[in-house]
Amino acid sequence: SGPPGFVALDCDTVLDYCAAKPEVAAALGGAEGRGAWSAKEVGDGNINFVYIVSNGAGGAIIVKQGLPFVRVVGESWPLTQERVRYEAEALMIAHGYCPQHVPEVHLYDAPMSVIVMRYLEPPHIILRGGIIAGTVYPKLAAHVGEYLATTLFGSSALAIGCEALRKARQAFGQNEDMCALTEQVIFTEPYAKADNNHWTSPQLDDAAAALRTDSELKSAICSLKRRFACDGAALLHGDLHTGSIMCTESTTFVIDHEFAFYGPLGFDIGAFLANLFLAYFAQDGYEGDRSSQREWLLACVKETWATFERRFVQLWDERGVSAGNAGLTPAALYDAGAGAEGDAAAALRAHQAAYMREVLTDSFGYAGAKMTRRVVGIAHVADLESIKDQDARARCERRALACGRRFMLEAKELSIEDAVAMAEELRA
Ligand code: ADP
Ligand code: SR1
Ligand code: MG
Ligand code: MG
Ligand code: MG
Repeated sequence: SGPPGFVALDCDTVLDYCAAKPEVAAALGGAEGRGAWSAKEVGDGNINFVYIVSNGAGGAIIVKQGLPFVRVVGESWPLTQERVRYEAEALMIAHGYCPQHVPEVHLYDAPMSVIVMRYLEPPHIILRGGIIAGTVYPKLAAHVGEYLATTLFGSSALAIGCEALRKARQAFGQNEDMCALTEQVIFTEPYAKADNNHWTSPQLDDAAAALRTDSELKSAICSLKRRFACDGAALLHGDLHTGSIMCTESTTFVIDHEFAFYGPLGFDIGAFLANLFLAYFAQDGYEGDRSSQREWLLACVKETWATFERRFVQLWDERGVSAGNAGLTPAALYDAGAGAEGDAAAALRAHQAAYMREVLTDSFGYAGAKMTRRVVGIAHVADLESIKDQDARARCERRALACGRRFMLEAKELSIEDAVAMAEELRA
């Protein structure tokens, strides 16, 4: 099945495919070299198929294809291939805002549900794998903070105004099926009986059951879900976990934008922070002394937020106070030179502080939701799953659940330092 013109590729046919597409063949040095090309399928995500096509002379590209179902589940869970269009568009938009942290797209082929993009060559690896192996990435927080600030600010009404935001949202579309998937597996199933749910059993049976009767938490997750569904403030990545980032010690790239949609800023920030905290709690299940990596993970939480906040406000100061009524912070209110009355600069500072507080609160809420779903929902994380001793794994997971719950319930009161201290206390 699939749309007209769709054929699922394999390691042989992907070579013919690349040779037949001039822009792809060019990226591989020309179709005349086809005899030396080879392909390898490397998809280790939950949803799609990913081929590295090498030209035998040191060059390579990535061919990512979406089939009409969820890879890890199989044909019993159909999934729209429209997701590939959303991914291609979001990748290109994000590359425009932040070229140093998003790979370039060479081709989007709608009938084939294919994206061809830059190959992030070794030593780039998936961040989650690097963290599990014990690597520390000194530039990660600065890079992810920059990615978050530039993509979230750039696509928001602060940068482009309310009219342009409405048009951009309409042009991009809703990514309905992927949002519905998130609404199911993040915001609903972990707090209900669902066949997809699973956890380390019997160790966590009580904790999983407690989620289904926790009325405070149900209220918190439904509020988070409401904002996810109703707040279209900026174009988000939509699935920004540590498996969606490839890095070396000096470079960082964000990939896999297929869940992109216009939503609340904190959803992306929270996803990244959640995965740092999950990695932190997993550390006690590993052998050897991981204390310096634990410290780095928490420092990374703080530095990511600090970088994001500083850069976002800097962009706002440079570009956010705009002429006309469509500006989200119009000059008529915030620019004394344009006629704003009172202390316009102080008024802007106060509004920026309130705005950032709201984003931080959302980030904690979504971080908590994402930590919870990774312990009891359909899709877990290798950080925890790779802990073979079930009792040790359950101890780590129980702490992650406790931390996630407190993030969701106490989000409004927490500073970033409080959140880090909370994680440290729960581990002690
Ligand atoms: P999914 O949507 O199924 O999660 P991903 O986009 O996350 O797929 O890709 C799956 C895997 O393919 C990644 O974990 C990574 O190993 C590899 N991969 C994807 N894109 C690239 C790229 N641009 N360069 C190198 N490897 C990549
Ligand atoms: C079927 S759920 C698959 C999960 O993997 C993706 O990366 C998203 O996180 C999604 O929730
Ligand atoms: Mg992925
Ligand atoms: Mg994906
Ligand atoms: Mg599991």
